[in-house]
Amino acid sequence: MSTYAIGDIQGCYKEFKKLLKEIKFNKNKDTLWLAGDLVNRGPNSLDVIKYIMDLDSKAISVLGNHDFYLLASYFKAAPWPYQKNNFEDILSNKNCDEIINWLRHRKIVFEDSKLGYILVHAGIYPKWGIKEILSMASLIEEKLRGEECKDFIETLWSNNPLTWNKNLSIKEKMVFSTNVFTRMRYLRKENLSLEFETKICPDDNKSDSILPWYDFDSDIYNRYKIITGHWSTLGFKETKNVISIDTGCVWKNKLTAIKILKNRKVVKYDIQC
Ligand SMILES: [Mn+2]
Repeated sequence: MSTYAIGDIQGCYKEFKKLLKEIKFNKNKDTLWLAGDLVNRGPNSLDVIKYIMDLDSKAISVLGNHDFYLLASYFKAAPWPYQKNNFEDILSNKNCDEIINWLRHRKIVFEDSKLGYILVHAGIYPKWGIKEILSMASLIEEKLRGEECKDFIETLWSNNPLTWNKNLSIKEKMVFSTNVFTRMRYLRKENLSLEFETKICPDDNKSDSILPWYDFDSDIYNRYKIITGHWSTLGFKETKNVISIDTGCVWKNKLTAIKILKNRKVVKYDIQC
């Protein structure tokens, strides 16, 4: 009975299956955590999502920005540029409605308080406490499952607001939070605002005005170890409080899994893509 986490698969079904074989994943006993971006760019989004749907409660998947592109495409949500994607295999499948319905019931943030982990696609804002995180996540999850799903997704095509404050409207708070959970990489030092332009690895970053989100002081980063995907140029990185596991499978780099042990220790596995 082991728990594994896998980063951004992005439709790379062949590589996903190869990695499951490598870790000897037993779907009757083991649990799989998926850090989001199951679909898009790679060739077999449908096969990836069907396999994970079949795992049922043995898989816990949080939504990534590419999963949102799929929802936006399904609903033809404006002004998302949904035409440029690569998941036609899902949209043209006879079970598309069922797949989208399943996707709309995935989490944005998964907390395992017993093991002391948070699973989220991009990251957690340094100023938030666990109550704020879980209440924002459940508001977003509720919107995705409800009748206003399309309207809600249309509001998400926005970089604003860039900074958090308690006086934002609930709509603004949901846009900001979704951007934190699914798109964030860097924050500006001066006011902790989101900076979306820079995507390079922090080792190559020359700007003094920004830092990776996980480098800011935060109570929440001390309380939990946070597992994320999303940042392929960062690659595998483990600190005391963060494990980044998107190792660029879709860019022909690696697909990575970690086995979650007690005391916040992990074992890393990867395959060449
Ligand atoms: Mn992503």
